[in-house]
Amino acid sequence: MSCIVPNMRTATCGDRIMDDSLAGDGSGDHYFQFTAPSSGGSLTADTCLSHFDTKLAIFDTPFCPGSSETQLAFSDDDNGTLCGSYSDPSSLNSVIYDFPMVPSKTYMIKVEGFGSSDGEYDLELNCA
Ligand SMILES: [Ca+2]
Repeated sequence: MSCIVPNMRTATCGDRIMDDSLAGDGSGDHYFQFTAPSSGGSLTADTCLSHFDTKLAIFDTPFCPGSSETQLAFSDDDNGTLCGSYSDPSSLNSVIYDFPMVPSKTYMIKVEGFGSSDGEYDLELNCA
């Protein structure tokens, strides 16, 4: 299966990605193709330092937005649980904590704004 994923880049463990101009649900989403390390482990993805209300999701691959989506993990508002005082705006940013990775498997990570929210996001991908 092949399809076009808009605004897609690749990302890996340890990356911090800052970008902007995200529109809300269904448009302007940014996608990151992420391949797990050969040793597997777990991934914590967060947008704690973003300056607007974000949402974050991890999908299985193959992935086609709108037609073939299998969501494996999702976060909308962390509510200060893991972002703590780093969250800006407080409580509205997103954390997927300790997502278990299949070794060498490719996932798709999506960052978007809640509703019509947009702005500058700050995505961090930390593996353990
Ligand atoms: Ca949110």
